[in-house]
Amino acid sequence: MHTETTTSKLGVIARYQEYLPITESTPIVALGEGSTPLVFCPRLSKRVGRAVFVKNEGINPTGSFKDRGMTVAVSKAMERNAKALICASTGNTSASAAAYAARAGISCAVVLPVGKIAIGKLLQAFACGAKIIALEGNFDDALRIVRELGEQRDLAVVNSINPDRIAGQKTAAFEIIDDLGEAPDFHLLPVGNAGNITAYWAGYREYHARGRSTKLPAMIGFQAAGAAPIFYNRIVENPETVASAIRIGNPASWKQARAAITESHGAIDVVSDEEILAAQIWLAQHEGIFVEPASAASVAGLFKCCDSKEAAYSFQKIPEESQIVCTVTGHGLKDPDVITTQMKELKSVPATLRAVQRAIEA
Ligand code: AN7
Repeated sequence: MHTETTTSKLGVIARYQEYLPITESTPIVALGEGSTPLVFCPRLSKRVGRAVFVKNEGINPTGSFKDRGMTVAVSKAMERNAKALICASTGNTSASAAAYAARAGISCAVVLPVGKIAIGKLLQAFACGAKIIALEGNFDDALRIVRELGEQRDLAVVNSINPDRIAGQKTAAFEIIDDLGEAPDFHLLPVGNAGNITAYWAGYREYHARGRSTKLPAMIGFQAAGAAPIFYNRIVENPETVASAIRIGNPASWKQARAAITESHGAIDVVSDEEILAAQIWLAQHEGIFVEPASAASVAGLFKCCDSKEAAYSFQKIPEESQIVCTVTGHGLKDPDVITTQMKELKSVPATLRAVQRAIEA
């Protein structure tokens, strides 16, 4: 029996087992997640005058960073003999939970705000056989109900309130240090439920404590302006943003995110929907990295830090030799709606050399 998922690439449990809550008796449920590209971005670096790397988490089995935590959470749920998985989600957690549940051979229910899930993510959950519950409410309502259901025996909640999720997700920070040979000076990422910023900070601290890096990055999180409870320091009752993945008004890891920002001497800031969509297109057209809108919040935030004196963390006072890592959290194909509306209607051309040539030159 093979214990690893693929013969060519280790998943995060196989790669970082000593740092994870995995024992001899944990049945490992994995799909070859992690080991995602840390891409040096020359045009992005030129635009901001600092070396910028993009950690492309869209290159995970279900196309988002959630898989790192899900492999650990589902493996531990199987060890505890859970009979079913459940999660609330803005989309990516449900896509990931559905896939790992299928892999484990266990049932999975996903509670989703109706009409607010990007089509690609919904399709992923459906294709993998999850029970989809379309909730007449937002993500915060969904998580409240799932928390209550989680009190029932045999039902494993695989949201990031489950510490196994955070443990798995911290491996992204390990990979960055393994690739760079050192921690970066700044780490920028989108913030929704705030599990990921919590996980990265835990990972950076853990590697630092083990002597794998000599410094710690400043953690800089970005929320969408219409869904920015941490930035405004109050619950947002009706969060709104085009970046549906981070349409969250009452983040579960609010306190931990605050601690990460304070301890790392980082910051939390907001980016507008316009800035998010502009950054999404810019990154695709200048670096060939196509991410979903929520993921582009980190790049939109980078531009804000470099271009605006009003930014919570203005890079204008930051040394030019600084290294910056931006995490992009999910693949662009998951959420095609906005991009589709930007595409002009395609006009067909006759199947002749001349017609095609003329169309290319037009
Ligand atoms: C692409 O799937 O909350 O701050 O239910 O899908 O750790 O919540 C997704 C969040 C960023 C925010 N980027 O991360 C869910 C969910 C993408 C995301 C976030 C999410 P957290």
